[in-house]
Amino acid sequence: MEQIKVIVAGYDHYEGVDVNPSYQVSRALADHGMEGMRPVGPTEEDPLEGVDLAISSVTMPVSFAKAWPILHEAIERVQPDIIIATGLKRRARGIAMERCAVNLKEDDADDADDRQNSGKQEPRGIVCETGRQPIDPQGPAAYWTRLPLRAILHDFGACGIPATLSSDAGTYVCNALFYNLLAWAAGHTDVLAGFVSLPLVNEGGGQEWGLPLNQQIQAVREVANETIRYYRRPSSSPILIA
Ligand code: PCA
Repeated sequence: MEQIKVIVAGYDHYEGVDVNPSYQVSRALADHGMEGMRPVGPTEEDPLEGVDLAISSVTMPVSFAKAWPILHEAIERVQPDIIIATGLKRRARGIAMERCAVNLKEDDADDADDRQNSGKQEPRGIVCETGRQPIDPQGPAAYWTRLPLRAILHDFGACGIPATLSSDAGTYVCNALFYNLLAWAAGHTDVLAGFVSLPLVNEGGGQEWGLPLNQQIQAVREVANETIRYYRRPSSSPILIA
């Protein structure tokens, strides 16, 4: 049996949000694996056939300084083939598949560390337009993901999961983590890595935006499934960047 190791990463407490879906989704995949998956991909072939699949979750703080070192430590320990990082994008209406991470961060954005140091309770995550600086002054302007985005969006369509492509993971902790992850992946071309932005959890109550948690879990299972398919049979069709 071919062993495939997947890391699904998410964040713990995010100021001003009751349920961070990225935490719940990463835990659900590690605890229940691909439970309930039916093949919906471009062929009838089940990408999980003959695979000994191990999914681990990693929980990161919403901290510029700590999120990447924690994920990096897990990567060194687990030696995964696939890394799917997730985070909450409050303004997203559905799942947003991130194509690229940009070399920019807010230099005055409060994160969990600032709040711990100052005792401040203000919700953050909305950042001002000024005061941006590069994440890596020597690094390229952006890195592209190698997740098979077109195939993933096809599966979302088949499952009725509302989703878009995004070229903007923001300039807060998620984008910085994604940039560091893709910089690492650029030197490890045998590993596929990407970022999925999740909307707020909305179980059908009054709130206008968001998706039920179960649908978000299903979406990240589809991402894993299609990425495993691509990992096992890299295709030259234009499925990487839609
Ligand atoms: N979203 C934040 C950081 C943690 C999270 O879930 C962001 O968009 O950067």
